[in-house]
Amino acid sequence: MAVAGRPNVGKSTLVNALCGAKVAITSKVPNTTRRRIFGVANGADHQLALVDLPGFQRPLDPLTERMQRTVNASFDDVDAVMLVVDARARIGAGDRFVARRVFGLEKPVVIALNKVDRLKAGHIASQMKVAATLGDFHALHPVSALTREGVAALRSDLAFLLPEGPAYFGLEQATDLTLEERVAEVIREKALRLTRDEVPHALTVEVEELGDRLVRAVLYVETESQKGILVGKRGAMVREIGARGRPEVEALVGHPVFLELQVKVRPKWRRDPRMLERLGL
Ligand SMILES: Nc1nc2c(ncn2[C@@H]2O[C@H](COP(=O)(O)OP(=O)(O)O)[C@@H](O)[C@H]2O)c(=O)[nH]1
Ligand SMILES: [Mg+2]
Repeated sequence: MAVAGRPNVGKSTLVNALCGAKVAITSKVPNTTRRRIFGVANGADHQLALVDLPGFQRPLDPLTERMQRTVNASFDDVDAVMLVVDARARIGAGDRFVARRVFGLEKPVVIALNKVDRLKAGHIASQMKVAATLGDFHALHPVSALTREGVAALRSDLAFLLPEGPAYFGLEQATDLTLEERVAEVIREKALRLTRDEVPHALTVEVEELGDRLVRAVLYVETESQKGILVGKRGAMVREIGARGRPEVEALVGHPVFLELQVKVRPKWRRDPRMLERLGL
């Protein structure tokens, strides 16, 4: 099951809500999701494997080009697609662009009209009417990934579309990411939420050591000035990232850790194929 939609409509948040676990990081920054991530939702008699994808976009550099290639390839081997649209925004050209691709696959499509929390019933109804014109859908669900409103109904509809078959993932497994990758993503999320402008896009995180007591990660950016922002005054920013990240990192590894963060400059990593390979892109 692939998850499609414009950047920022809440795809990753919805995948987390459907899986009941945080498998994908989220932020207000478009293109937060860089690689394909499987979120796994296990039901009594089914397993829903959701592929959270980077949003559709015009490739700008080797990073976004690889992201786009992943998106295209991922659509080939899915049974159905969940198309996410944002109820708080105007449903427009960007959504129609994605919808054309999605409906062109000739696989069942479930539309999730996300972010209906705190919206008036009349507004939701008119947005549902517009969303319904996107294509010949199997089902249309108003949901809120944030409050989980409508998520259970959506999940059962998605499960209904699954073919009979063996489970691909272990029943305990929530995602296909390794523990190192999940830890790196948590740290990246905290950094994204504390910075703006070009810093989020220039940032990547690698976990270099994952021990019983010590977790050591490097935050890579592309320029000295970005490094300065991430380090902050006398290290205040990187300390704050660590303070916000540590509880989640500890929850992931299952015990208390010392989280050591370093900030390094690696010029043009977004254009370096070896670096992109290492990041699983
Ligand atoms: N109010 C509201 N905000 C949401 C909801 N789902 C996601 N968001 C917010 O929308 C932004 C983008 O979410 P994200 O999942 O990263 O979007 P993606 O780019 O489609 O993966 C984040 O700031 C989320 O907190 C929702 O149901 N209601
Ligand atoms: Mg995302």
